[in-house]
Amino acid sequence: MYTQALNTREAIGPVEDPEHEARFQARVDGEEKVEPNDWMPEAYRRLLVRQISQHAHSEIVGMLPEGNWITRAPTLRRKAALLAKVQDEGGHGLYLYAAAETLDVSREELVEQLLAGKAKYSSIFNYPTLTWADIGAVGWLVDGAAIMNQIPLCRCSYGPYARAMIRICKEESFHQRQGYEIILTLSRGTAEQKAMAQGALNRWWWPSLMMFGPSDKESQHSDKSMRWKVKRFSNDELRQKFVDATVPQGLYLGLTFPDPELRFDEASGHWAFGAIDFDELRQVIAGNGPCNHERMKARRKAHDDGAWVREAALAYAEKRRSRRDTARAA
Ligand code: FAQ
Repeated sequence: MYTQALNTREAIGPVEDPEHEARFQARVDGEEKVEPNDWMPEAYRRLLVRQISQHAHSEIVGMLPEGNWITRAPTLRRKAALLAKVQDEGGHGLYLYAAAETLDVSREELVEQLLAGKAKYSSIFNYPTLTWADIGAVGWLVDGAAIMNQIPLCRCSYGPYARAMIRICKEESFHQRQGYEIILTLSRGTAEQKAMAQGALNRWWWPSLMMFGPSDKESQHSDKSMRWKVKRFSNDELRQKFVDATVPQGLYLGLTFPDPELRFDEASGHWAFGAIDFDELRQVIAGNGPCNHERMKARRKAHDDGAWVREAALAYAEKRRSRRDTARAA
């Protein structure tokens, strides 16, 4: 929807220019949205393409761990909800690729980078979903963490990204609730079901905290991103907000968190938590997580299997265009 009548980078003018940059920063500081045909620093454009495309890839790869359970959902109601959720994630990927395309990069190029193993996607989707309770944990914790990170992105300075995030966040909040409801049901079930919920929390807690990225000290892009109001909160700030919101939800369920250092700190009013294993995060991002290989293999197969659909859609569009041209000429 955004890809028609956009200026190319050449048409917009010089990419580095102190005068333009000062005016651009003033607009951003004044909370004006930046739109696709506006002048923008090249580094701002690159930062957005990097983040939006990684985000889009995450949504698409993120369909796999849950898609794995569609045929094994315990009831028809659960199956219908999970099917809708996984479909929503695919839709989120498409809105985000469309937003990235407004920045003079094509979706084909971005998908190619993912399939070639050159593009990042969220570390969290390289962990396996071992039991049905993991589907609850993904909704409660992974979508919960995603929302915490994405609500501020609805106010991001770049218009198309901010607008895509508004719709995405509405759907993610439904996803979080369906996940929490699965965990709630299991926690109130038999001893075996409660143990399954506890096992899922044990497995997904630390990887969910890693979703927020490296610590603020290690984060490479935060300074620029905050200055340009793409990010509104730092990685550590959002991680703390997530812990503060989620720990009471887990305690309400009668579950325990796999962190002996977790305690409420009266002085700060926040939940203090133990050290995150950032080496594990680095390893997963580098391609050495438990499921990286499997995820990329599944994506490549899906892309190859879908080639005929893309070809058919293009042939149909071409046929419609030529019929329309013939009718106009008559
Ligand atoms: N995994 O300097 P920073 C979802 C990379 S959607 C992998 O701090 P930044 C919905 C980072 O890209 C989940 N890589 O970077 C769903 C950078 O690498 P680069 C995705 C990570 O951008 C639910 C380097 O480390 N959400 O879950 C990770 O300022 C259920 C240095 O990091 C988004 O993408 C990581 N966890 O902050 C779907 C939200 N963390 O590019 C299905 C938008 C960091 O230099 C089922 N993105 N890296 O090679 C963001 O908010 C930011 O990009 C951060 C990272 C916060 C992720």
